[in-house]
Amino acid sequence: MKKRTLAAVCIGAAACFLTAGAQTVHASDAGAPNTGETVQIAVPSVCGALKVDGTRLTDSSGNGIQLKGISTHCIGWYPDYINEECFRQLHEEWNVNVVRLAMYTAESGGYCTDGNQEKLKELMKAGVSCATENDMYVIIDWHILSDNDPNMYLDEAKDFFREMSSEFAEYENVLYEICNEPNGGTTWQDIRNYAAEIIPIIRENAEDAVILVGTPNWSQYVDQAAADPIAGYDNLMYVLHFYAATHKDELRNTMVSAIDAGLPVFVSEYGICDASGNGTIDEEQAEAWVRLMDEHGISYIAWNLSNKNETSAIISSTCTKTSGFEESDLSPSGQWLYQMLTGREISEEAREQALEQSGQKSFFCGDIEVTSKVVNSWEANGQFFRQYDLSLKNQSESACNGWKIQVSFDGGFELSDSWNGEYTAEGDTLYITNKDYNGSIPAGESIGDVGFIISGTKELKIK
Ligand code: IDC
Repeated sequence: MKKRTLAAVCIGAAACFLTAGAQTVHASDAGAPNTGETVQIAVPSVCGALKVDGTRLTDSSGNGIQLKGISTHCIGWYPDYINEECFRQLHEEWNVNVVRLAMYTAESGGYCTDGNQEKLKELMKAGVSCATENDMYVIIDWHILSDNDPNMYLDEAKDFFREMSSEFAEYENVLYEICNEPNGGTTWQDIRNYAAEIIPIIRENAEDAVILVGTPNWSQYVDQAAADPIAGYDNLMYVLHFYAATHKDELRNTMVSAIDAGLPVFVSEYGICDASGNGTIDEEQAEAWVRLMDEHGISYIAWNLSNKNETSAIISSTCTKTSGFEESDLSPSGQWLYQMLTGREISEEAREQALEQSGQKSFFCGDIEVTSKVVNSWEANGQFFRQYDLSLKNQSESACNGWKIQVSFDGGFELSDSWNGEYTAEGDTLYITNKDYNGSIPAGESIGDVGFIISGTKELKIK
């Protein structure tokens, strides 16, 4: 890739915890994978308005660039992270060059249900302003989810995008994501019909802004978009989302085939845990995704900027700060993201602390490495209930055909529910063996979604 003169160099002077001396270089030729200590990031003040050229996102002069950043959670639920200092830290210390602002449409508090539309729009505008002030790109995300089909709230979507694109018509750093994740029975044709209504409205104001179009099946079927892309408009990209502990080779192959077929793909949301946004982390799969996306110059945005008690949240659930984060304030997902974006290491101590706080634990049963996580806990009739999620990784050199693990607790318990295994409780220990459909694990691979609920007279911990 052609090297250009670097227009701006910034060394994170106000770093809170990032003292490793790595350099952030703001460059307009920043599509290459990060190597070593110098991290190139593409910023609006240098790269200007984005364009789409073939399958690539480019700067205003046509150099391939990558956006890497973070998505908010539902802005109505976690509004406090939309603040100048938080965004500044993400940019200066984490090398984030894009923030995605998620406007939930149908969930409780959503824009099209019982949310306060004026307040939500103000939050969206505040988010754009914080990103702009900090020289970042920003995505206005119409976050459909339980509404399945974006046509469900078509009128609201039209008004929303008319207002947003008019407000930000002159902004070179604003991108529009018109439907987060169509799902249920929504077809690519339904999405095309919706896009045919929304794109012209945005184009009336923002003639060239990049528009991201979601794809069927929670933005996974990019192959369907590749077979029949939307014609007649420049600067469109098609959205793929993945959650690394759920989506592996198969979805990666779908992505590569779509790119090979000429489709410009944008990963506007991903998690390194499972598709529920919770459960255990699969770093190996996450790294395979990152390598592939870097290889193809694809942009990617992590879910989510919040301290919700779920694996995908990047802030630890015990941390109530909304800016000035230190490494011990991050969840395991947050620490992974920080390391991936900056190439700097998190201390072992902070890492252990984050695991402990997130209710995660890893241990071995023979060659099987078990990672457990408490995904839910509650109290009823004087009993403490805990729901555990397990993933099992075969760390041996050969495939295993049938597994048996044991989990010991710090007290007696009752097993109240369980799935994807055969369970026997004896004293303080739970013995679990495979079902016929999940017994074989190839060498080095994992299976997930083994889980159970136990109750006892205290909050039981794995010993
Ligand atoms: C999840 C949130 C969770 C929330 C749920 C429903 O992490 O706290 O309760 O939405 O509103 C997506 C969606 C994204 C999901 C995420 C994890 O785009 O909204 O967030 N996910 O389930 N697609 C695949 C996974």
